[in-house]
Amino acid sequence: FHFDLIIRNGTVVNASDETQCDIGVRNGVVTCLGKNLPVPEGCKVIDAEGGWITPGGVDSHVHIGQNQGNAQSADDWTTGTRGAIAGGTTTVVAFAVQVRGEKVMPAVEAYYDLADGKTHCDYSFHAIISDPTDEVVDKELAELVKFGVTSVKVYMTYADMALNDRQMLDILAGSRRHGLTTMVHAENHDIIEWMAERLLKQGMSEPMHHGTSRPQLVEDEATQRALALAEVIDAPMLLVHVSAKEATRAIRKAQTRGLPIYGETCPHYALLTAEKMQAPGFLGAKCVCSPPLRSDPSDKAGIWEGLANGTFTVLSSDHAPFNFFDETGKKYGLIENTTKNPAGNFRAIPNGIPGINTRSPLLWSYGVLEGRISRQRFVELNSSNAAKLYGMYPKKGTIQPGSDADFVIWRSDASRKSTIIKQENMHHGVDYTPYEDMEVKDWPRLVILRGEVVYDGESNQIMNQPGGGEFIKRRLSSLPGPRGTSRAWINDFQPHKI
Ligand code: DUC
Ligand code: ZN
Ligand code: ZN
Ligand code: ZN
Repeated sequence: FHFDLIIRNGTVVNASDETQCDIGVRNGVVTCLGKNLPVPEGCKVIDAEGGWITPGGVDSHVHIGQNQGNAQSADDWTTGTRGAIAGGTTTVVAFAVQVRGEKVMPAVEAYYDLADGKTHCDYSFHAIISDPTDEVVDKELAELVKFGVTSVKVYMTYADMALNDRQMLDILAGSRRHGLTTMVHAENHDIIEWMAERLLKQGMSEPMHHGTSRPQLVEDEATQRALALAEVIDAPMLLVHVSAKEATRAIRKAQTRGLPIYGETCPHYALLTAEKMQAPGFLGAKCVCSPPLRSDPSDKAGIWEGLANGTFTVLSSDHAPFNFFDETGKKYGLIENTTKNPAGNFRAIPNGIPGINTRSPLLWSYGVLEGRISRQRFVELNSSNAAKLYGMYPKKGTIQPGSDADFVIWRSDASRKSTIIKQENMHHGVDYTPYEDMEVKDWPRLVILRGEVVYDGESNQIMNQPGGGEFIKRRLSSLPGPRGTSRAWINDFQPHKI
């Protein structure tokens, strides 16, 4: 019982169940769950005050230090991860981008160098593959796995990144061979380009027409096509940032048939609508993201249904921080005004909205505390499933002996403290939050990373220094792979049999 930290008087909430017990921690790792653990001399004791203790949040889709065209990321690794811990996230997985014509591994190393020694929480990367050459598919995917990067993201839209169907098959086959998970941004590139050109010609260039150019059908078609491609290869695929009910249902259908298909959505699709893009003047640019926010209330209902019924594997923030009051951020859409319209040009607005600082409190409040999902489901969506899918479980994503001592302590139902979300209280580096003035019914009271209190919610203070976070070398997914196979499927792909 050589604990150096004991958390008492709380209820430990895991994805499987919850228990009133103490947590014994030594050297940043949980060593014991039990009643009335003996307190050795010099051991620190934290009183959970009857609250709920959930595993530290895992935000498995964030963009940090990643520029988009001419737009500069408003978060570096220090500010981005500061925002993470202030919202109960203790692990983030961000992106490293392969530039077309270049290799993948040097890109991963360059992004790693941006983060190394500068983070407030633990971190890892997915590699974005924009150029799946034979070299990438045959060699670099294996090198990625060796480095601890066991997932890739591919895009079906954006001129500089979009893959065609054949390239998608190449990546899926390679990922299957090497055991990676493929994340897909599913939107039909040609429809978007065709629509956007016509909108601009007619002078419809305001931020809201970002949404007009990307109707649901754009996401729906690409999602179904991606699912078909995944089925051809029978390879695990996660559809990222699903925004609406049709794509949710397509994923559900594939899952019901037993395909290794996973889904991700984000708080903004569950809580915000397209009206946000119609804010006066150019303000709507703050809520330009892709896929866009949807206007039909049934879409939000469909997203909550998918969150509750298990269609969505993970809830990520898709934190994509571009300042509003900054010519290298959202305002670039005003400056780069090809149509000379004072409302700007939606095509030049960087896509993406901030969310790293608010993801878990929004899900806890609007999900659990408003009765839409159970606490167990919260833990799955917020931590456990991402840890499993991305090869970090049970180090991350659960509270059990051997796990990292990453916890969020919430207040008990009787002592909840509601908070109005305000930019001035955010710790991220970006200059606005799309959730300004929204109320949440509670906020993390304490956030603990590997046994260290890193955020104090009573005073809204960050308690650790940059460099407190560690790189996580990830293993392969522990969620199901191709049907009717075990791990032996890796290296055993026989394309002539399909
Ligand atoms: N895709 C993302 O994953 N994030 C931000 C914008 C986008 O298109
Ligand atoms: Zn190989
Ligand atoms: Zn995307
Ligand atoms: Zn993203």
